[in-house]
This record gives sequence, C-alpha cells and structure tokens, in this order.
Amino acid sequence: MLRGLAGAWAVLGPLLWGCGLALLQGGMLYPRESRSRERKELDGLWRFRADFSQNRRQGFEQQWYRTPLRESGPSLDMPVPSSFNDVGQDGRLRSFVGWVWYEREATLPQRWTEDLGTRVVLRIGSAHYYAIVWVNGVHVAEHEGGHLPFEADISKLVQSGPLSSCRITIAINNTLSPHTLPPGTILYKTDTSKYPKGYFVQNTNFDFFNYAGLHRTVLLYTTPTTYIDDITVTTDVDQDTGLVNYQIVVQGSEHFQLEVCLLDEEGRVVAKGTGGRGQLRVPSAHLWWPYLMHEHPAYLYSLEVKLTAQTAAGFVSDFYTLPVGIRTVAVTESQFRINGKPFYFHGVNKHEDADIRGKGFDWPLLVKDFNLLRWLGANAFRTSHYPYAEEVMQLCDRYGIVVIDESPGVGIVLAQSFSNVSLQHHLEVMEEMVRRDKNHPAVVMWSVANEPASFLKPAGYYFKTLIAHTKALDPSRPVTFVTNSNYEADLAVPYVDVICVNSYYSWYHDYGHMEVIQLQLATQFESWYKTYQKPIIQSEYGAETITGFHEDPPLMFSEEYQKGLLEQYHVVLDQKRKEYVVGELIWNFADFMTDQSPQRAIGNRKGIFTRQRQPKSAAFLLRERYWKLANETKYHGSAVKSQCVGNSPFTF
Ligand code: GCB
Repeated sequence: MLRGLAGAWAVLGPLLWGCGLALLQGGMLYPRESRSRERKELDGLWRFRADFSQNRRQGFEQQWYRTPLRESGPSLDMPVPSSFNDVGQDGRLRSFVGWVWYEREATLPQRWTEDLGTRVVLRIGSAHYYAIVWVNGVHVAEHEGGHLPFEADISKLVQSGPLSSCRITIAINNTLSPHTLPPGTILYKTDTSKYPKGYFVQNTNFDFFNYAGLHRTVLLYTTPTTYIDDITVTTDVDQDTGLVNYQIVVQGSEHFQLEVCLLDEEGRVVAKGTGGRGQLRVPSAHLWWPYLMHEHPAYLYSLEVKLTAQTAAGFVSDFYTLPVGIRTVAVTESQFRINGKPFYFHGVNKHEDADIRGKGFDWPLLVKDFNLLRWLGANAFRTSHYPYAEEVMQLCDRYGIVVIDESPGVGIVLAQSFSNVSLQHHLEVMEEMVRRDKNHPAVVMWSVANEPASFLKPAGYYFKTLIAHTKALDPSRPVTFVTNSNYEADLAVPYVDVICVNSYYSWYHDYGHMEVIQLQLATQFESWYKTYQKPIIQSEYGAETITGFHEDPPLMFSEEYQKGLLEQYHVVLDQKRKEYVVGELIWNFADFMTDQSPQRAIGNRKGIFTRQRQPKSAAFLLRERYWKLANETKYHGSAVKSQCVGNSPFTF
C-alpha cells in the first residue's frame, strides 16, 4: 500500500500546498543576487564582549546597544561566522553561559539609502540561541532558536537621514531551558562548602558541545519595495512528463503580474507560465536522481520568476531564480521510493563541528566534507541534530546527496519539555524549518526529533500533534523522528512514516561482546517490523575509536573494534535490507566536540573520520561497502565504476 501521496499529487499538489502555506507567515527565500537584488555580506571581524556580570544583564542595564561597544568598555575581535568558544585563550569564554554582544558597522551603497523604492533587509543565518538585534540603537528583531535564519526590514532606519553606514548590534544568549530546542536546565549549586556564591552549570541531555555565537553569514540584501516574498515548488511525474507545481507570494502591492520560466541545465526554456500559482509540464523531463543511482544524478532546472508591478513610483520589476529538481518520494510498507524506484540510504550522520570555529560555517570544510562523502560512496545523511546551513542543503541538491532534515528537537526527556509551551515552540520551529528547506529536492523526509523520551505518557499527544502539523505544512514528504525506545513502550512511533531506530549493541550494552550483535540487531528489526509494518532505517550505530589505537584481537576504542562492530551490523543489515530495512547511517561521519565527561576523551570519537577529516580504518571498510551497495541498488545506467581519477571514485 502506498503511504506517500505521489499518486494523487498531480491533481492535489498545488491545492495541498495552499493549505500548508496558510500556516506559514512570510517567506524566507535564500538571498540571491539578481537583476533587481543585491547582497552585501558582513562576515569578518566583529567587536565582541561577553557579559560576565553576576546577573549577566549589565549590557541591558547600561544599554550597550545605544553607543558603539568600544565606548562602554573593552571589546575583543570576534570572527563571523564562528562560535565564540574556541577562538580565544580564556577558559571562561569557552564555557560561558549568558549574554554576549556582537557589533559592527556596515557601509551602505548610496542607492540603498537614497532610493525609497529599495527595500534593505538584514538577515542573520544563525544566532545561537536567543538573539536581539538593534540597528543604530533601534530594536529591529528578536529570534529564538539557533539553527534557522531570521530577518528585519531596516529600510526606514537607513533611509531616514543622510547615513552612509549603520551600526548593527546583536546580543545573543546561549542559555538552554526546559522549553528551548534543544532543551537544557540551569542548575544552581548552593552548597557553599563546595561552590562559590551564585555558582551554576548548564546541563543538557544531548551529546554535542553547545557552541554559540553567529554561526552563519550575516548579510544585507535588497529587493524592490514590491517583491517576490516566497516561492513554493513541488514536483511530480506523469509518464515521462515532469510536473512542477508552483506558488508565489508577493508583498508590497496587489497590482502585479508574474511570469515564470523553467530553464534546463543548458539554459533552454522548457516551460512557461503566468500568475501566482500553476503547474508547468516538462515533456521528457530529466529527473533529479540521488548520487550513484543514475548516470546523471542531481539534475537541476532553474525556475526564473519575474514580477512586474504598478506602484505610485511607476513600474517595478523583481527577479528571483530558484533551482528545481523534479522528483517524487513515496513510502510503502517496506520501501522508500524515489522516482518510483526503491532507494536504500547508505550514508552518515553529521554535525556542524570543527576545530577552532566550532559550529561556524566554513566553505573549505564544507567542500572537504562533500568530497569525503562522495569518496565514501555515501548517498545520504541526516542533519543530526538540527538544521544545517542553507549552503549545505544547496550542495546536497547539486551533488544528489539525499537528506533527512532534522529539527533541533534533541534531548526532549524532561516532563516539562513535553508541556504545551514546549510543544508550541516546537510547532513553530517546524514551520520555520519547512519554510526554509521546502524547495530542496535533496530533502526527502523531515525528522522532528532525536531520541526523545517517547515512552513517557505525554509523548503520544506531543508527537501526534507535531507530526500532524509537519504533514500539514508539507504533505509531499514523509515525517519521522529517531527513536531509541523499546518497541513495546514507544508512544510516538505509531505516527511516523518510516521507523528510524538507533542502537549501540556491544557499545553501551554488552560492551566488549561483539558476538551478541547479530542476534540483538535481528531481534530489534523483527520486533519493530512485526508491530508496525513500516520501513526501517538504522539511523545510528557505531563505536568510540581513538585513531591510532590498535588492538588485535579487537578491544574497545581501537580501530579494529570499530571495524569489527560495523561488520557485525552489516551481516544483519544485508539480510534485512532484502525485506524492509531501507537504510543505514553510521554514527558518525567525523569526531566532534561534546561537553566534558568521563566517557568522552576530548569529544565524541565515533567518527569514521577524525575531527580533522582524516580516515580511520573503518572509513575504508565503509567505502567498500557503500560502493558495493551502490552497484547493487543503482536504477539504470552503466555499473557504478570505482574509477581511479586520482584514486577516487567520484565519477561514473
Ligand atoms: C546517540 C545520540 C547521539 C550521540 C550518540 C553517542 O544515540 O543520538 O547524539 O552522540 O548516541 O555517541 O552516544
């Protein structure tokens, strides 16, 4: 039985998106340059100060946003994008909890400040966790959540006087509470024989370092005052005709015309349309195929949108071009299908994490990671455990790397974190996430959470509501969350389309005993499948491994143990993938930083690559397996050749 909507999509697509869209307020299109739009990145050095005062509120009491930061006290140079934690030598800053202040001046082109037909927008790609923004001392935005972008229209401010620059101040608070996503708690330690007065620690229930700061690009961009605010595209296939359903939202005027034009990769126009909503038909369409599933994976068309509007000042035009991949996604009782063909996820879980910059976006790191993914023969990853930078998603579209897009719902284990306050926030985060990532063909499934306490009583209502809401926002994609609960106790799995299960046999349980893995893993799969008859992904498995540690016979933490453990998992995965297991995602792509604890030797070491992206022995094992899987599961075209181009099998 088809659980996906692919069949009915041709007819219902645009209509259903209409319903979904009604829930979202405003668009969040990626800022692209065009004939009508400019962008100015504000990356580089910002002034910075952490508020070390006892109550962390000195910055507000003294209104640090009113005057340049240098006038209210000493400041540091802080790179953006970057986490602030690891760039300095001050241990207090590494573990700082509370408000930090960023500031920089931006010089604006004359046209931006003088042309009242220009709209100037400040966009912050990610500020972890809570941010307040002022421009020239005036409050312009506030945002909760560290992994999704937010914007402020600052036209009025920068166009109100003879200004050629503006001062941007951003205060950021990284404190996590039971109602934030991810949740956390602040624990005050009041025993004065052990702790100084006012001593507190931030506790979390997730396993990565709570890096903070301006993690992604901060930029200014322009549009005309009547502008294309949002575009939503969904696709389907009818025989060999591609169907592109589009819906466009315009702000600033009610009197406008819209023209859309779909171009192929050679720049030829393949379909045209008019109006704010419609369907384009593309005969003999090139489908968007995942990496290694087709000779020409990741085919992208370009949807050129042109808006013309009549305003008081005359005619204005706005142009926006959106990459579009034509593909379908569907789920059956035992398969995950892309373009009607069974798809097997062979990939990784990642983190945004690296030396020095922490979670700060970095192009060289991004390109290196994608080169490693392709070397590995990985066709998928999960954005564990929060939405990644938009540029990451764009590369997935371009390379055909399939994405399970996960929300920051990680570590939801406290009863308070299942309250209505938390649920309401989680619903809003899903709205922001779907709004940002809905047009990426690479995104094939939403994951609303990782390892919540889904056996607790309130989890049933919480996840039923959350998953239903996500499906209402986007009826075109399956929805899941990742469980580590017992199959009999889990109250949330009834609502998912695909069961994603994490297990660490012979690591956290029966440690040192690899001989029990096969039995335990087979039991895990069989129990879940018998109960639910839904496809299953092994969404995490792995072993802590310190590169360079060798022990034969294998001992825990050695490279041999990591390999041995993976091999045991693979025996069972090879049996069950013939039935209903539709994917395997190793934990983790690379070693990454965590809080300090007796279980962590400078971070989590379950990477198959080190934090510096050098392979451990397990990387070679997995590479052999993934290329073999690619050959077995490819849809058509010639065999996937492990061609030696500089010893790397990047191409067919
Ligand atoms: C898990 C979590 C992941 C941890 C991993 C581990 O189940 O989902 O965030 O890092 O286990 O290594 O313990």
